[in-house]
Amino acid sequence: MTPPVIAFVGLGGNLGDAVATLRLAVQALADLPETRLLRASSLYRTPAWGLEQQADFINGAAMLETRLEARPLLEALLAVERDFGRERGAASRWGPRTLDLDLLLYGDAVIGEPGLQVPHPHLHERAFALVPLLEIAPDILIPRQGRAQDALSNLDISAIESLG
Ligand code: PH2
Ligand code: MG
Ligand code: MG
Repeated sequence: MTPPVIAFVGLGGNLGDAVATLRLAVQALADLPETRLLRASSLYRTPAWGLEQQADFINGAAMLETRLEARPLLEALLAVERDFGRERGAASRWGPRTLDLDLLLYGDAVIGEPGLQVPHPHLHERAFALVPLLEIAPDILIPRQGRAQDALSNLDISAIESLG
């Protein structure tokens, strides 16, 4: 059996009742096979990044201990997204979505495969992902980037609102 790995998942959504969706999604992460939910961040309202003409997002992060390897974990995350009505179309990159589950970190692994990039390639430039991540893992390192705290210090967090 593979040893357990600490993985971090970023949660986001801006269609429908995203707060309710993200709460249920955290529960779905806790229910994944071979996986324990160790920590879940509070939820935050964040301005849309990348494609700015859309509704604010709700974002959060979860810390998992899992025996799933990275690829099966990713597949499980995509299945949860689908369960919550996520539709993937050509036009949807960075666009509105009911639920987005991004594998941010998988232990200290560096993986670059089609569809599976760990650390998440945009993690160090996204305050909406770093703020909840740092809430639950203040000392976390991003492989090949350095301290998440240092990455966040270069970013604007003024419009990010904690929902408690
Ligand atoms: N996700 C995106 C694109 N932009 N902006 C915010 N604030 N939060 C997100 O989760 C988000 C985004 C694509 O996954
Ligand atoms: Mg995403
Ligand atoms: Mg995604």
